[in-house]
Amino acid sequence: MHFNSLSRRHFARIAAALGLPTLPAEPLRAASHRDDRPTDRRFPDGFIWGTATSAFQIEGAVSEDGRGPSIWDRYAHIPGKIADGSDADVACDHYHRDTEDVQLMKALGTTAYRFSIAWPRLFPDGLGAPNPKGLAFYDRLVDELLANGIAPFATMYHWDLPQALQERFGGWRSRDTAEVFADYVAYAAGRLSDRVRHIFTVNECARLVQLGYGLGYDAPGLTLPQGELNQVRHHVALGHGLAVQAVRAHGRPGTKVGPAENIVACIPAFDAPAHVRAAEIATRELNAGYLTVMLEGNYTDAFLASAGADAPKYTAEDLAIIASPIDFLGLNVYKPDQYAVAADNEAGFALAPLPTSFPHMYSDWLRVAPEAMYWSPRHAARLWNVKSIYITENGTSATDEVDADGRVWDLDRVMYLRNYLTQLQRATAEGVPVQGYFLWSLLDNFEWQDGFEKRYGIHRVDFKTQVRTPKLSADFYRETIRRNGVA
Ligand code: IFM
Repeated sequence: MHFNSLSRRHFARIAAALGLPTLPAEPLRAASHRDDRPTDRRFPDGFIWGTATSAFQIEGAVSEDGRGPSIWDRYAHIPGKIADGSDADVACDHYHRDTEDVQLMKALGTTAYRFSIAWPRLFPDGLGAPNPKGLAFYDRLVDELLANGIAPFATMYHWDLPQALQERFGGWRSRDTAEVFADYVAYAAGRLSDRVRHIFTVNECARLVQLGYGLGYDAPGLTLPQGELNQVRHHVALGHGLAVQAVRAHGRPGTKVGPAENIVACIPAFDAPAHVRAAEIATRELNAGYLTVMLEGNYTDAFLASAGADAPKYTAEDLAIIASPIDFLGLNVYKPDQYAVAADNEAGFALAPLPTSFPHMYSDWLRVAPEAMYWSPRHAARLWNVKSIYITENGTSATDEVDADGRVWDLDRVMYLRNYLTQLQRATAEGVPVQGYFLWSLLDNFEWQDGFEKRYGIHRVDFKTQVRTPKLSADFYRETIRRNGVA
């Protein structure tokens, strides 16, 4: 028997004995008295509220309408790679349920949706002739979003590299992949930017390089030596820059473009000027391979010195491409990566070791420190004079037990979101230019090597029936959006 149905029944018996109210089976609505309560926790007018997903994690339909295989299709089918032995052949079946999923967004009151385009749907072999049926899916999705008052924000690369490019070029080991990436982006921007006015280039360069090519946990599952890994890192950054240029050259004038990066979040041990400065310096150095080079046009001296003979090979022209001007910075913020303290050393900072007792959410890696949501955009704005920031992902996994009525009381997710959003509101109230927030994720979905065991959605997906059910966190998010302030 499920723990939660047991505890719920137990609670119901005690509640009845004490004359207490029991849990409602229906989604909670905000009590009206809250509406009048003064609050200083409002976000700026016009703040954009959205949800985020990625193609491979939700679409399914992997062989339909001419889609080619991606490295993740191949990888997920290698026995032992995915924790629960699953694959994403069907996932959330979003390819066939997109209109239903847009209605979920509408019911939340979101005004934007961040999705990714599957490169192998548009170019089954990664290059060459485009596949019109693949584009047609995104055409339909974009039109459906707009018809429901939801602005589409499209990510061009969320890790589903066409398998053909892995075989032909060795994936991002070759700069050829960066160049054909730009061709694909040029095509997608040319066809969609009359309606898609915001484009993200690459999602989480840092993770795709480190886990895919360094640690071998993600597709393509390689464990390259440091020198080769640094070259991959450089090609991915170059791919970002070439993609920015492709959007400028082929998108409608005014199309906005930027990266969506999982910034290495460096937090001051506590809020004292010397530690804050140390955390800023640490942010610049620990993000040297992506954000710093994208925004400064140079690898830092410390990055190059520590890489030594393993430093990437590059030209001055490469650096200029990587640093092509962007319109906004997308930051994926989940956890604190490092705590910085002031230090009297050449670097200007030291990193405090994280105690093993530091709290985390259901996923072990997801250490919980809401202030990451305050410091990350603030550091970015101050270090690089960034004028427009979107939080492109934030959310958490949870056990998500289902009660006897089919409801999920994901109070841990609500706790996490409430605290992170409170810190985001603090940042906006201080003038940090964050213009929108995309919650990860709209739906439970295929969580890469964790398969379906780690759920991140604010809507539960029953993967047998494909029924979607709002969790308590969906109610929380709807209320937060309604009041434009943390609920
Ligand atoms: O599911 C992933 C997403 O694809 C990239 N950012 C982190 C999420 C949670 O692990």
